Amino acid sequence: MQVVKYVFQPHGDERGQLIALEEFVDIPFKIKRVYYMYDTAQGVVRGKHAHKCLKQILVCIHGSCKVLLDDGKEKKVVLLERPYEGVYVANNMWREMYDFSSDAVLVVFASELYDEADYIRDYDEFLNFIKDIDQ
Ligand code: T46
Repeated sequence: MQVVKYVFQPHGDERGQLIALEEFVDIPFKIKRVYYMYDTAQGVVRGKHAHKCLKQILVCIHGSCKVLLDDGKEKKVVLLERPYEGVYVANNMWREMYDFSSDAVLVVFASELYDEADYIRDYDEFLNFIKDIDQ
């Protein structure tokens, strides 16, 4: 499994840093939704699901967290700890976010609007779903 990490180019000057993210330039899809999570309680594991269609880029703009990516065959863990780094989470990919620092702010750029029907929340169902696609 290939993990696609993005390193965004800051527009830095003596005042500090600024990062601009544009759809189809920095983010490889049309951005239909942006959401973020913060004040995440210690020890919490978020996610634990896959998406049938949704593609996303996760950026921990403050603090740090880990993202587990699982394509059903292989698992990889990505540490997000820089505001200029992002990780691409494709559809048909199980994801879990954990080890949030108390100051973590995780921003997500999403290719689709919120749709509960796009979620696969059961791991066995996920494995069956991707098995059907592979055939
Ligand atoms: C994902 C990972 C990375 C909404 O009403 N609209 C939204 O756009 C989202 C994302 C969530 N919600 C509601 C649904 C739940 O009542 O917010 C609540 C928490 O959502 P959820 O438990 O799905 O959050 P996570 O952190 O487990 O997962 C989220 C995204 O839902 C998911 O698509 O890939 O972050």
